[in-house]
Parts: sequence; structure tokens; C-alpha cells
Amino acid sequence: MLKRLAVLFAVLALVAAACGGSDDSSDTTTTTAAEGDSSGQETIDTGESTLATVVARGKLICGVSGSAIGFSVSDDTGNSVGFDADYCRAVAAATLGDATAVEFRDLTAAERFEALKNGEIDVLIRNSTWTQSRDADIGVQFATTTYYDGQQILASTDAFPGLSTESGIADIDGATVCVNAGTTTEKNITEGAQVNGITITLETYEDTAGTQEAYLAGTCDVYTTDGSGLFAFRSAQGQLENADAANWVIFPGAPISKEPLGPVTRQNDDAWFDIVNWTVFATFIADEAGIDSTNVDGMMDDTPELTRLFGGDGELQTAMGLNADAFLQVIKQVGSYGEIFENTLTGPLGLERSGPNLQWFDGGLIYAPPAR
Ligand SMILES: N[C@@H](CCC(=O)N[C@@H](CS)C(=O)NCC(=O)O)C(=O)O
Repeated sequence: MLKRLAVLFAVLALVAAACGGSDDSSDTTTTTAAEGDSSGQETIDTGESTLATVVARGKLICGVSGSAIGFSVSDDTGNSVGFDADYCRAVAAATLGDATAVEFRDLTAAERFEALKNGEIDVLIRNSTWTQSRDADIGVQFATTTYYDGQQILASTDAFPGLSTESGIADIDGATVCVNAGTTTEKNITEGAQVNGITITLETYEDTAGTQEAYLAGTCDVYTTDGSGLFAFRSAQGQLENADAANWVIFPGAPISKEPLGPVTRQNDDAWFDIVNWTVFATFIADEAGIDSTNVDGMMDDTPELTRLFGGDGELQTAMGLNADAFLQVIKQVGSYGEIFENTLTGPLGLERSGPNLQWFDGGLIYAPPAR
């Protein structure tokens, strides 16, 4: 409860000050090989495995947005709260046994992949969509998706009478649309307009603050980005008693794109990639078993798989260069997937866990391979 209140106050304190990312260079640049392998793709050789770098440094440097409400909102003390920020803490708990050993580095959409490739950050956990060009062309590697999102559109029934969640792109013909520069967002809405044979005017902003302020100022009559971002924006504005927010509709019900969001590491950094990936899987397996930070001590030996995962007989963490209880520390200090979702999205913003973000056995896509 206290944690949810802390997140809520942090969100409210920062909503008005929201700032964010811009130009996403991932889709355009093919960098020449600084220290490349045969495929000519740029590979950043940090000279040491990222695990060794983080352990030697005694803290994880994690790239976040810093202004994505619900995902990572950073304050001037260097703390960051939200779903992505919690996964940064989870990687620190797994690697260093201490979820607080994290330095959050706020990055714009344009800066995010460069900062990862040049070793400025150890891992990027910043509402970044897994795409073919990003995964295959620019020297980074996407780990397991932690939030299955999709692009949606936000507009007001004042500007578009009769608007509902059943409305679609075809219903915003002639609109001026606010978007974040260089993200997948801009491309999806441009293609969507072409496919629906409508005309829209794009107003592109370098960061989220600019995009949201333009919408609030009426410079554009439509705002579009990942559905979670729209929901968080409306929820936060509602909490700020912005009466207009009551007339804001998020549509279409079925998003116009797939936006699988998850952690990103450098390519050819496999040992570190496995640590980040299995940190995520550990939160999925705990969630699957109904385990969270409040009951893990009593349930960690309920099955041989849980015993292995939490550091008992047959544990596999030391083979990964981690402490045997690495993933036990993740659940104890940060929580299971369901707990992280509740503490950062559902509790503070009312963003319910549903659809693809449910466990596989509940019809969702949250699925972990067996810990054996
Ligand atoms: N998932 C998209 C980014 C979507 C996006 O821009 N989301 C907004 C939602 S508020 C955001 O992250 N803003 C914060 C920021 O850009 O720092 C991508 O990877 O290109």
C-alpha cells in the first residue's frame, strides 16, 4: 500500500513536469563496424563482459525514459518509479543482490540505442518496441517482452462527437495529430492514414512533454502513442482534476499496431543477455506459481523447479555467474510480474492487467521456459 502511494504521489508530482524522448535513430542509421564481426554489423566491444563491469562497479546503470508515466518517472534525487524502473531494480537484485544498486539514466527516444551501444548504459529498459530493424540492424538485442502494448489514439468527444472505443483511424479524417518524433508511433499513424485513405496533419514533437502540452493546448485535436502511454496520460490528468479528461476516448479498442516492450542489451553480449532474460523469466515463474515478495520464503521449495530457481538443489544461477539466490533476491526485493504490474500500473493509474499481459494459461502471452 505504502509503495503504491509513493508511486502515486511521484506520478502526480511529475505529471505536470512530464518530459520525454524524441527522434529515434534506430530505423535509419546502419553504422560501420567499429570493432565488427564478419557480418559488418557494428559490435561494441566493451572489453569486458557487462556482468564483470557491473559487479566491478558495484551498481547497474539502467537506461530509462524518465518521463513515461507508469513506466519510469525520474525525480531530481536520481530515483525513478514505474514498471520499467522496477525491472532495472530486478536486474540489480539478480546481479548484485541489491535492488537499490541502480543508477537511472534518463534518455530520449533518439539517444536510447546509441547510449546502449557505446557502453554508457548496461541495459535499456525504456518502453522500447521490439522491431525487426532494431533487433537486426543496429547491434542491439531485445530480451523477452515485459509489456505487450499497441498503439492507440486519444481524442475528445468535444472535437469528435459520437467518438467511442469502436471508432477507428477513418474517424479522424482531416485531424491534426500530435506525435513523438522518431518513434514507431509516427510511422504507424502515417501508414494507417494511407491505408484508410484519410488525410491527417502530423505535428511532431521532440519529446513527450511537448507532445502532451500541444494536445492540452489544443494545437492538435488527436494524440497518439502506445496505449499504455495514453491511458497513463488520461489517468494522470484526471488525477490533476483536468475536467476535459472525462471526454477523452482511447480508440480503437483493437490497437493499430503491436508494440512489444521489453529490455534491450548489446548484441554479442550473450551471458549478460541471458541474465537479463532470466531475471524477467524469474518474475514470470513466480507469478505463475502465485509467489510474490510476501510469501516466497514459505513457498520457494514447493516444487523442484522453484527450489532450483531460488537457489536450492540443482540451482543454475552460479553457472550464469550469479549468486545461487540471485532470483530469490529479485522476488524478495522487487516482486513477481503480477506484483510489479500492480504496484506501478494498476494501483497508481488503474491500468488493469489484461489480454496478452496475462499468463499463458489465462489466454495471455506471459510465458517462461522451464527453469531446468
Ligand atoms: N514504444 C515506442 C515509443 C512510444 C512512446 O513514445 N511512448 C511515450 C508514451 S508516454 C513515451 O515513452 N514517452 C516518454 C519518452 O519518450 O521518454 C518506441 O519504442 O518507439
